[in-house]
Formats: sequence, structure tokens, C-alpha cells
Amino acid sequence: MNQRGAISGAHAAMSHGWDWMPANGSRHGFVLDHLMNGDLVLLLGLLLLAHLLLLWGPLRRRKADHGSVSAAHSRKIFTVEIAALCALCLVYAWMTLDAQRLWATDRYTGPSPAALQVEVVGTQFHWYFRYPGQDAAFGHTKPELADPAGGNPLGIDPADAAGHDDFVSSVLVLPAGREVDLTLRSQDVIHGFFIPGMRLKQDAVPGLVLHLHFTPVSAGVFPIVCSQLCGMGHEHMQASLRVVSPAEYTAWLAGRERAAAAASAAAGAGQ
Ligand SMILES: [Cu+2]
Repeated sequence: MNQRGAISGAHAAMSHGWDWMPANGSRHGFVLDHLMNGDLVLLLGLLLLAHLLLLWGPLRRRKADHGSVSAAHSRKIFTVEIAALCALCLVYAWMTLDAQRLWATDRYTGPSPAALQVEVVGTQFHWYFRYPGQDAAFGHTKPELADPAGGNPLGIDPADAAGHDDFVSSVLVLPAGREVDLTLRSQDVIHGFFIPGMRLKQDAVPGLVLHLHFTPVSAGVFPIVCSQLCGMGHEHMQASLRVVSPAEYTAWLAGRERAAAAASAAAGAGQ
């Protein structure tokens, strides 16, 4: 069993029914949940221990002041307190390094070349998801061509043939079990692309092209929200991730690609 499999099993064993997070649907989320639950239990234990030490130390020292504990013993108590605090610092350092190692494993390793490519664009106050079509290449976009009412919210340049089969969806549809590489952009201000059920959060920043890769493993519908206060309509900036079986995804993709091809042909005939 690999590390993720082992941790996935551990997560199942740790499911107590009082978890406040939504059910996890991503492959990497099991490791994150395991880390967070473990750290919270550890921190609760340390909190209790620290308060016991805080009570125990002064009580012992008061006894020393009344002569019932020798000066040498008092110094010993002080040494024990310092040692306990040093041990606590070491535990915190270990927790930090453990979290950093997990972050590096998930974020500093790029997606596999076979990962599905989807572009995510945030704009006040919508999320758009662009699929590259059968040529697997995104067409160029121009901000001045962006026209949501005219059916081209992202400003896909009709002069670029690579964009003719691109299609834009208001729902992010992905097949379960396949890695996806999201290309994240913003058209206006900073938005926060957040899928709690996938344990995924990344800002979309104007002028930057950022990537986010993950593998959904559970079929279902997962809310997508904006985690940055991006304007007066911020609370309406919501969308959905629909994770389906590979067969359902293939059928959905074929339908959308046919529709995009028909629209492109109609636009060409109208010119
Ligand atoms: Cu936003």
C-alpha cells in the first residue's frame, strides 16, 4: 500500500462523525484531513498540559518560599519547566515541518502530462470554465473582446483557429479518478477560487496565470465559492464542481464539443 493509500485508510478510521469539514472528494484531501485532525488532537493535549504546568510551577514555588522546598529543589523545578517549554517548541517545529513537507509534496510537484486541462476565469461576479476542445489547445483571448451578453465572456479571439472549438461552461465538470490541471486567471480584481470539498484554495490574480492541480476521486456536486471579498456582488460568486464517472464525462464533453462546432460553423457562415 502506498503512502496515500495508507493515510486514506487512517482517515477512514479517524472519521468520528463530529468532523465539521464537508466530506472530502479529492485524493490529496485525505492527507490534509489526517494532518489537521492529528494536529488538533495534539494541540488539545498540549493545551491541557501547559495549563497543568502553569498551575504546578507557581504552587511548588510558593511552597519553596515558605521553606518547605529547598532552594536546590526549586531550581530543579525551574529547570523542569524550561525543559517542558523547550519540548513544546520542538513539537510545534515538527508540526510546522510536517505541514511544509505535505505542502511541498502536493504543490511543488507539477501535474502529469496526461492531466486534463481546464481554464478557470474569475470575474465580478462569476466563475467561467473553459475547455480547449478536440485540439487540446486554448485559443487566444483579448480583454476588449469580452462580451458576456454576446456569448463570449472571456473574449476568445475568433481570428485564432485554436479557439474555434473552445467552449465555456458555468459548471466545472470533471471525471472521477483523473488528474486535472487548472489554469487560473482573473479578468478584474483578486478572486479566491475555493472548493471546500476538494480541500483546494488558490487566489486568481489579475495579470498572473496560476496553476492548480488535483485529482477528484468521489462523484458528486461540490460548491465552488470566492474566498476573497471582491466587490458588492461577492456573495453571489458561486459555482459548482460536478464530478462524474469517466463515461458520463466523455458523453458530456462530446455533446459540448458538438455544440461548440455547430456554433463556430454558424458564426463562420454568417460572416
Ligand atoms: Cu470574487
